Amino acid sequence: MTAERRPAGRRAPRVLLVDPYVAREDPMERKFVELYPSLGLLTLGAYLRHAGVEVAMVDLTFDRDSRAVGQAVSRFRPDVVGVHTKTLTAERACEVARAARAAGVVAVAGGPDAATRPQLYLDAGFELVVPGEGEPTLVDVARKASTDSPLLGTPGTIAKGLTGPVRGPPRPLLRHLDELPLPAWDLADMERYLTAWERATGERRAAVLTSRGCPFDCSWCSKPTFGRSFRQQSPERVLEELRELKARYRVDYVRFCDDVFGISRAWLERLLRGMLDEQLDLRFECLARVDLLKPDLLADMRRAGLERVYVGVESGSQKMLDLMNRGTKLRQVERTAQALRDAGVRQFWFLMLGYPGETEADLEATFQLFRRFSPEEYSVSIAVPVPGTRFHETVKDRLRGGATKGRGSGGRSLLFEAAYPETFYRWAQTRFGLEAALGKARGRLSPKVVDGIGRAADRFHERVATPLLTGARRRPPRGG
Ligand code: B12
Ligand code: SF4
Repeated sequence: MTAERRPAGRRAPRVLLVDPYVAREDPMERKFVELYPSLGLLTLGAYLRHAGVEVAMVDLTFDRDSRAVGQAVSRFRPDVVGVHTKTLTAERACEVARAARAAGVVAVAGGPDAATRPQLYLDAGFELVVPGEGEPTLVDVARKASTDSPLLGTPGTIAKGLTGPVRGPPRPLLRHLDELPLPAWDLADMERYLTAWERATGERRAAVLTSRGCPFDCSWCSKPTFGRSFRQQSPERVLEELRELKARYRVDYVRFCDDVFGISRAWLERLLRGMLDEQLDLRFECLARVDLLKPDLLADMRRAGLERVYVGVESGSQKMLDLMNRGTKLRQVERTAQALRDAGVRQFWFLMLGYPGETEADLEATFQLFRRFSPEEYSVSIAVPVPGTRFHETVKDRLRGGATKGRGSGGRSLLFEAAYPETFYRWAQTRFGLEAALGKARGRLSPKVVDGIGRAADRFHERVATPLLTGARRRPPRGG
């Protein structure tokens, strides 16, 4: 944490930002989660400073508990403790609020989970929830808190009123993202993150965000903060951030964290040209949609340093893609998977099982697609009905215990009554795992052996696993 004592008589408001995410408590951490300091908090920190607010941050990512928060509160004596929330960290966030309240400090929650379930946070002791973009609202709240002005009704906030939640008027979204200062990287222990990356991969990796929001409308996607709005920084502003990361932290690999990277082709072309012209010599990865990744564009991205693309393939069945309102076509998936392979770009596929309406045949189509393209990396999750999504609406009368933990399940548990029992989906996940292992074994083992194991696994799936796991308890799949 970075903080200094408040000089007597000084009236600048003070905000302590807290990321309550503790990596060792994340069930997904060892397998998939890559660690970067929260870009939301670093941007809030930079914006607050710019507005004359003093800022410190406690990031619990590498900690075991939240003791550091109490210590920071007594040292820094903030007017506001601002906590970032995710479903996974709800309990710890509420613990921080209780500690803040006990110390007489205003606790404010922001981030995706508080935006979706504000009442939970208000009941737990947060004075305010900021359900959307946080920058101007937190400046406003910090100024009011430092002068003991009333907080109720502050634009962009929700408070606990006497008879129910009180919403302040909505605050318009920032219009020009270029006006945001560079993230306040110094608030986090960047060196610790970078060294961890360097040890694991040989690269100093950092996260960069070039846009806010996503204009698409997949029915299971939770977008509580920015909704369907979409704003981008200019390519020039992104280049400035990349240059700074290189110069200050010797970063050589960047993860673009946008919901969807490169939604505008013209924008992406300008950025790639800039990266090449400036010889930034960075490698990068991003999350993209199969309908946007055109093969000719991919060649330019590769030249500019693209190493890996995360693609939401989700299903090998067009019917399922349509039910999910994905807006993608199977032929686009196939074309992109082939183009990525031809370009030598690693592909990480996201696949989803159990979405309402999915039959064994749909699931088999997904498996066959996976077998055909054998992506280097993948994640197969059981569909998670995140509160606030249309998917959650669809299944809300058949949620099972644990559903409120949402994404905390890591997509390994069935959180609603789906077409088949959880064991069937668990087996399907195992089957993908086996297929991936076989894919990797190709080239090392004789093709005859690999194909033999594959056929044996298929037989086991058809004759043993499927009848056993779906048979007696099978019921007609429920529609989406
Ligand atoms: C990039 C990203 C990642 C990156 C993290 C990069 C980073 N460190 O910043 C990686 C891949 C590492 C990651 C990991 C995880 N992620 Co993630 N991730 C995202 C993604 C795509 C963008 C986040 C982002 O940077 N947004 C941009 C910043 C500017 O916005 P922001 O963080 O929301 O902050 C703004 C507001 O929310 C608000 N705000 C935020 N905090 C606070 C606090 C206060 C006090 C105030 C006033 C305001 C405020 O103001 C900020 C600025 O306007 C989002 C989807 C999305 N679009 O939000 C998912 C998302 C946030 N991730 C999600 C999840 C579940 C995870 C994991 C838990 C996955 C897992 N383990 O299973 C981990 C947790 C890791 C962690 N450290 O917390 C979920 C959270 C859902 C939920 N309800 O909890 C999301 C919403 C995806 C989804 N649709 O399901 N993630
Ligand atoms: S899943 Fe991706 S493309 Fe679909 S709405 Fe969400 S962010 Fe946008």
